[in-house]
Amino acid sequence: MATTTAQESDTEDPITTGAAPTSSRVVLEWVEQWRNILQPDAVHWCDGSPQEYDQLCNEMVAAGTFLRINPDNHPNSFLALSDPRDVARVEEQTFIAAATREDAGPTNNWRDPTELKEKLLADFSGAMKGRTLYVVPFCMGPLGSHISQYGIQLTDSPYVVVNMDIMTRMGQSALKHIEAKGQFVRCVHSLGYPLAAGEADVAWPCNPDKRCIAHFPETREIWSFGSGYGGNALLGKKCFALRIASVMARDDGWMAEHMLILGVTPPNGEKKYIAAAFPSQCGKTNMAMMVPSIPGWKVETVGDDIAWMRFGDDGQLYAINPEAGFFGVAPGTSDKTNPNALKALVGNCIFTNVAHTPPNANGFVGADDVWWEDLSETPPSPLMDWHGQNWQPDSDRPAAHPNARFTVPAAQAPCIAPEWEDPKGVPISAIMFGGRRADAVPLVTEARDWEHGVFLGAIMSSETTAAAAGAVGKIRFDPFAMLPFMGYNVGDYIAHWLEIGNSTSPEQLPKLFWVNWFRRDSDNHFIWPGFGDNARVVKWVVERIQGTAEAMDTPLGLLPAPDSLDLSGIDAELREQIQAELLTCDPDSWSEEIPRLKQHLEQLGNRVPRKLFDQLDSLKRRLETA
Ligand code: GTP
Ligand code: SPV
Ligand code: MN
Repeated sequence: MATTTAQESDTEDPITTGAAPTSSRVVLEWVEQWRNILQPDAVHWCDGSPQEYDQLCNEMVAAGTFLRINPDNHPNSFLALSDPRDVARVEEQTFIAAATREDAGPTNNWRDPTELKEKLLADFSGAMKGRTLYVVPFCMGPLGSHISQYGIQLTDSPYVVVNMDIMTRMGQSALKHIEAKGQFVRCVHSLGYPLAAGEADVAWPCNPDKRCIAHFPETREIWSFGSGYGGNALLGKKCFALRIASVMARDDGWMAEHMLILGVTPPNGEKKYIAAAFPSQCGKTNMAMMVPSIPGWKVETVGDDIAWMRFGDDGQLYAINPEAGFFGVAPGTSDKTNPNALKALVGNCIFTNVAHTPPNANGFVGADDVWWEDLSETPPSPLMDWHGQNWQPDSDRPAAHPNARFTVPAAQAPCIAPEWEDPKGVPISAIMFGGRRADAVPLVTEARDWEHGVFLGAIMSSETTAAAAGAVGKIRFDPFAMLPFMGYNVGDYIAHWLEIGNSTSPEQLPKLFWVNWFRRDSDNHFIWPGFGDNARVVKWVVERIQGTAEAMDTPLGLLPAPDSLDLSGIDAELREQIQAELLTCDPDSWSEEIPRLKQHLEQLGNRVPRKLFDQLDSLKRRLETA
């Protein structure tokens, strides 16, 4: 990763066809095959050097894709404003092209792989005319870790290259590992916006009408067309590290999950590691970086989005973060909510679709600084919104897009755990499942055992967010926070979770918990203070692992016994409300939920293990006798 501040200069050579830095026949033949299809003007093999990063950024500044941010505030940092039609993941245009529809399952968009490839090959044909084809070798996970996996992404987007540089271990060292293994996930990406001779480019090329994010799980391939944004285009992330990796994990006895990983050190010094699965924009980055509100407790970040977990020889489940950077939601990030994220943004950042203050009077060219909702109470003035248009506080639209993001190297976060790149991973003691639910779901519930926890993960639901195109605030079932990210049949996925539970002794399995930070009162305000106060829940979880906190049995599971959740320092009235509303199970309203839960499990198809229906029956019985 580049850490230097390069100044714009036109004396550097433009990047053109570099000689291939590999003698690996499989790699060379694959790249050559695609070069013939894509027909780029040039091929550039990415080495991952700081010089390469700086040069690409400078070229994007010259092309108008990037604006350099005031280096006094954010050295070596840039702002990109996307095409307004290309702002988030597109679940409707995301496909799992497994051999059969049944293998993809009822929650995925399925296409016949042969037909989809045929259609996409037509789209890819000549798609890079007038552009450079970048060959991006990358590693997901610490280089050389037995849990890590390798890929090569072909792309015509320099924006994607520099983001992949931050988000993965990218370049020559990854290529060396790929050569040694002879194996890699093949990722092909094009913006779908070829340039005719002499045609001027646009700042954010894309092809929204032909967008298609295709996964071929059997052959471990990803073909992505038409989008340059986030999970649609940074193929190491959701496409590889979740959809393809979940299939690899099923086949090979491990887990690829949509989870943060944090390390927590209690006052007694016995560090534990917790993973937590929350859907997109439901608090993973914030939780991973939290500053505990309770004295004596320390939280450190191992990962903020994805966890790969494998059993060690000792029978414990170990997790790595396959990523090397954070692609975090900007709006809402503030000194109050997530000071560690702001500190991580010292420099070397890419900001996408945030607002910016226009050039200042003393001649600095480019945007001076970035802004998003809640960064400060009063927005700076004047301010340009994410469309690049003048914005006023009384405007009827947000200044930053709700899915505006920062990309930043993980190592820059002051809260990063020293062991975050340990190739053997960190041992996981607890896993949380959580969604955005305004009602019903308590603040924290401990599962009775693994099977019950798998049931709770399977019946999770959450309000939709701006991370994906479509309606926001609509409740949907989102099993394990993986609804848009499972690379195979959801029934088989749940069966895999049950199998994991049989792979070691019960005492060595992580304890499973269900959490919800998002309950609202009758005025629609969040009841639970959240953020650093979520450490109170972490404390209870750690004390449950250590066997020192009391729980009370309810039909839903084990809730904190009165006074066992540390609410010290919270004012008395709120404490009472928390105790009465967030730490109780209402059997009547949950009994009403049972038919919906049953219908949900049925809709997941006939591969859902019977045990899940048994769990539902047990819940029903417990509710009836409560
Ligand atoms: P992705 O990167 O899309 O996967 O999202 P994420 O799960 O990392 O969510 P993130 O931490 O970025 O939070 C998303 C939004 O939820 C932000 O606007 C946060 O401010 C808000 N949020 C996070 N944690 C809490 C919390 O504990 N309480 C409340 N009320 N809001 C929260
Ligand atoms: C998410 O949507 O869960 C994200 C953003 O983390 S993206 O990388 O676009 O998938
Ligand atoms: Mn996040």
